[in-house]
Amino acid sequence: MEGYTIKTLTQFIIERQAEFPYATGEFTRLLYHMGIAAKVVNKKVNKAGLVDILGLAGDVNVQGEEQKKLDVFANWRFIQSLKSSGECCGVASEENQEIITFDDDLSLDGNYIVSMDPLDGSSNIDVNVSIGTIFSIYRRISPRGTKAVLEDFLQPGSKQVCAGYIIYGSSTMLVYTTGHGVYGFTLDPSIGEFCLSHYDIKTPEDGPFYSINEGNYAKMPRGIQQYIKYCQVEDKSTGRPYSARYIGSLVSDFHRNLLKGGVFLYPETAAAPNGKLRLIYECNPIAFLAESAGGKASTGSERILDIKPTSLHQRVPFIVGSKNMVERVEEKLTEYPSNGH
Ligand code: AHM
Ligand code: MG
Repeated sequence: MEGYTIKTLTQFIIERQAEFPYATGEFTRLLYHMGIAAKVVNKKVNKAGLVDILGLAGDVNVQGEEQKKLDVFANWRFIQSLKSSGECCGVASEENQEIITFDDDLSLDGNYIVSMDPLDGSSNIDVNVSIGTIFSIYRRISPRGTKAVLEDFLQPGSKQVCAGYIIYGSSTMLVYTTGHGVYGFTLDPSIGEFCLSHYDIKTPEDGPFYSINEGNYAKMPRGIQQYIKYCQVEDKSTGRPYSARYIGSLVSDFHRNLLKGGVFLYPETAAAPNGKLRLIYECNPIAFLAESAGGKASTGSERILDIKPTSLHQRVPFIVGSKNMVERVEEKLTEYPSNGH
């Protein structure tokens, strides 16, 4: 195509540096290092079927789930990359009970902390279904030059300076926002670079998909049950019945709905009174992306990004996606108050 130029992630973030008041390139370096780790993890994910990296690593993570080997690798790879960026003073990960602080002089002076789920949807690894890395970046609140502290990680999602995910799918993509638009980069394996492919993503206000684990139906709040029934009713004016689409891999389910329009729900259930997904490194980054694309994210009664976290691995009910669809779920929850399941 005449005039067509490839723009790599690195070129793009350098150009966008000006969005940051007093930008010094620190944040650019941090995101660049996330991109490097993503490429290495992508290689491993691609090779997973070929080498003995599948299967359990033996450890049990802080959620009481067995860790797969690739989870362990991805966790280590992202942590190392963030450490070597010199811009990050600490990391919180789904795979680690406590925060990790970097104590070398360069990192102590770093202005940012990162919370992440290094490989989400890991139960899908051995069946060749898309999985993802989710990340969230904040400015620290503790003084530079000192060790990062838990409070740095317990900031509400509205304070995020950047959030994104990498989806390891039929192609690998990195999608991120700094609150000024959502941008998607597809990894071109021939040059080993993430190249701008989705400029300023806007999610439709309504969509054709609802995504929920309906196996939990009997244990869901009444409002959610009513919403599912609503999705299934025929009404040509609203495009219903909606199609059910549920992969069981948050990044993949969200990515599809972001581009095509839809709503993803992981509500509280009788067995999991706060839902399953974790506020800090799953819900907040996805909520920031959703809002930056014109969508919404809610617990059903509260904006996700307004929640002040009280603990690192806190879970919250999560409803995210097209604005009108999330609002309709909220209406159903108000109309049919919970009966205590
Ligand atoms: P994980 O962090 O252990 O991989 O679990 C999170 C995943 C999400 O990707 C997905 O949305 C959800 O768990 C699916 O849960 P369920 O199998 O209960 O439907
Ligand atoms: Mg996860």
